Amino acid sequence: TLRALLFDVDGTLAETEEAHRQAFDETFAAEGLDWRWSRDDYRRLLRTTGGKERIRAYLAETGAPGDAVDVAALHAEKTARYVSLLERGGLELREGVAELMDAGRTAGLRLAIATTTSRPNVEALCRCCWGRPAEEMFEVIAAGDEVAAKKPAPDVYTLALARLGIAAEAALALEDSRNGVLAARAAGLRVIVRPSIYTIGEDFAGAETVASLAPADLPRDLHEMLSVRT
Ligand code: XBP
Ligand code: MG
Repeated sequence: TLRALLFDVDGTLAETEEAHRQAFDETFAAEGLDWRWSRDDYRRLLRTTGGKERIRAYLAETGAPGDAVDVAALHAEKTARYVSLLERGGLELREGVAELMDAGRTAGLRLAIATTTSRPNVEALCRCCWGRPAEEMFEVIAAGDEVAAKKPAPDVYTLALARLGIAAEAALALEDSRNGVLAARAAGLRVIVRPSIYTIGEDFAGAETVASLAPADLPRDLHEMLSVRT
């Protein structure tokens, strides 16, 4: 039986990637780097999950040596800028997310996060979208800065399951990207995908459904659980 819903953050809870892109660009400008990431650049660069990893991938593209910049310092500044962008508001939950979480809670499902993004970004998103700390919204949070390998590796899902103390069969992942589907599947989870602005058109092979979060689009067992109990 299903016991938990595991949510990805970026692209799934909210369309966060334009705020990430802006935080990267503000950081590069403030540090005197003439790097600017267009939407097309960012779509390509997003295939590398994780901000530090993405900066390194970009360095490799430009042919600059890997130690041309202090990646950790740049990324720390990017995180601070992202958090402050969200503090100024303007980011909303994607349609259906709040309803699914409410219905899941009512049906007795446990809610957790399995994300590549850094923990401070999860906190900032919860404060921006709910005005509440993250631990009030999600029982368990597993973030990218806590694991050795980011998505598409299974680590962050495996960590979330371990913290919940449940087996993969008892959980369902909600994702927006191919990397997310691969991570969840590698950890043994079923996955529902709702594509986001940057992931539309990706190959979601392995996902159980590719749809909205509308009740009729949910897998039958989840739909039944939610409609019986609510
Ligand atoms: C999202 C990401 C993240 C964010 C930035 O992937 O790849 O890197 O863009 O986060 P997913 P950090 O939604 O599949 O988890 O800069 O904190 O790494
Ligand atoms: Mg995502």
